[in-house]
Amino acid sequence: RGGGLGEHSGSFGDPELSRSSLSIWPRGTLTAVVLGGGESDSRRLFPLTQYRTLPALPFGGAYRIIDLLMSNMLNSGINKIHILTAYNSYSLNRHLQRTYDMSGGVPYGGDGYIEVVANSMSPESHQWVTGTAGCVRQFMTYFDSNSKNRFIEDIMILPGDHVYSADYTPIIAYHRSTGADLTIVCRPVSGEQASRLGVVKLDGQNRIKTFAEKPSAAELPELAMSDDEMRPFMTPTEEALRTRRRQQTTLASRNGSGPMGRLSPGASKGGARMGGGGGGRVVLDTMTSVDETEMRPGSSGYVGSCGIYIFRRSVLSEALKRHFKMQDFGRQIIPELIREGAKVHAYRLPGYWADVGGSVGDFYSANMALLCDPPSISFNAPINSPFFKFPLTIPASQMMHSRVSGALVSAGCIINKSNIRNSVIGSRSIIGPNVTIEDSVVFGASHYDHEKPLPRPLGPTFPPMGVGENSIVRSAILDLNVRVGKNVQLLNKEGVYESADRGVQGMYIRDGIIVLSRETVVPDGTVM
Ligand code: ADQ
Repeated sequence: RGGGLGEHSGSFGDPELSRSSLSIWPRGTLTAVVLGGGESDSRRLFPLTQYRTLPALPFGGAYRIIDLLMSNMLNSGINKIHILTAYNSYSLNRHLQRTYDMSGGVPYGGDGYIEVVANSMSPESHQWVTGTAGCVRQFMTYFDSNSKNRFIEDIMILPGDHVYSADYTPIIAYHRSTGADLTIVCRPVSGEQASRLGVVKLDGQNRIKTFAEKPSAAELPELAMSDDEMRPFMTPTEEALRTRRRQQTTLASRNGSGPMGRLSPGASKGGARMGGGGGGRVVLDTMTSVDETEMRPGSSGYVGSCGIYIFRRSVLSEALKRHFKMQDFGRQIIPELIREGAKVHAYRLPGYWADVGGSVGDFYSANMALLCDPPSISFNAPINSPFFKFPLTIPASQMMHSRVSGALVSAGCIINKSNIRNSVIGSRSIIGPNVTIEDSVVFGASHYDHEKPLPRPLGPTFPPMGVGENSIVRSAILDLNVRVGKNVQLLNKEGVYESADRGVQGMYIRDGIIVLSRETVVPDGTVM
């Protein structure tokens, strides 16, 4: 208990802790509510979410998705954290309990805590599964009834299925300085991306005049913003880039060539929503990189919501009571508040951001984006704003006679006489000899074979954990504890886009990516 945080807990009493100044806002007057995963995300990311909710998915070799969010919050000085869970939450609860100090108190500045709040029925809410607003309504009942929460002025709502690294203090400071009832974190997006998000229209002071959730093609033109309207929302670097790209595209269309950029398998088939992988990103400066499609001239005149909200507490509480039948923020509560005249502002989130809750392709692309140069997210953060993770007590990885390039390799792996390229390799992965893994995400293992009794003897139909001799794996996601035998080829030779049951139980193809669900056994000699 408290292991992961305990490792760093000394820094929580350190006034230099945050990436930014904690004095911008009085610590303890804002609480964060993380949407820990509903049923729809889990359906979209099947089979990866068969046994766990999306925020509990391994990410970047050493983390769970929730760790990025937890790190953002803790490093921004947010010390009152609630995680609302609704679906398949066992693994998430277990990870939080083993990684963060759930007893609260000293590590969180004395008055802080982390609490997991399960969706539940109550006298005010007789529904079991609810939408984003519905689950916050249930939470408010619990929250308002506790006197320790009386100093909370604002409630920050954060989806648990996003990957990005951000300092929230300037957002909180902006929200308070504008006196907004609600601040929505937003980004400039292309038309294609806009149709998958909440889209806003702004006035010249970044106040939101219109909000439309996942607008149809017919609704989009109404929401487009001209260059002049967009200007207050763009950084100077972005504006310069937009102008440059416009000139390049004009030239390219004159010469008959299209915009450049290699996309990852997921993205190329429409799987990726944002972020993208491979070479599609443009580097603006050392701190800011964005998806190239985001900046493509002619397609970037929209502002999309990241689904991150800071509500003035009283506004949220009253809106949820007043509109007691409304279950969703994007479709119902937010448009209604704007119609009622509430002061709703947009805050521009800089840097990389990806919602991985749309498809397996989104999740895959976000992993691939970590392998770009520079990476979408650099985990080499300053020591006083670390990325928290479960503290593993396993040794450094052994790589013998192997070629490893463009890869993230976690601890405790044994890679023998093998070739790993452009891949994320999770802890305790046993690979080799003579294995090739390319463009893939390998979650690794929760234990080594020798640590637990095997359910049956090892052999050609029940190989050891990891990837066995002479096997090739390309564009695949291998969930935890999979067993890939000898002479296996996982290549999707027929170029299938979507399929279940590829001759092996637990083997799927989603968005053109081979997915082996947890504990899948691939016998020796399997070719796909
Ligand atoms: P979506 O991501 O499509 O759009 P949705 O999937 O409904 O919204 O929910 C957002 C998050 O809340 C997800 O992580 C989901 O799992 C979680 N969630 C839903 N119901 C829950 C429940 N009962 N308990 C716990 N968690 C729950 C939203 C916004 C858009 C915005 C995009 C940005 O509606 O306006 O543009 O996010 O990605």
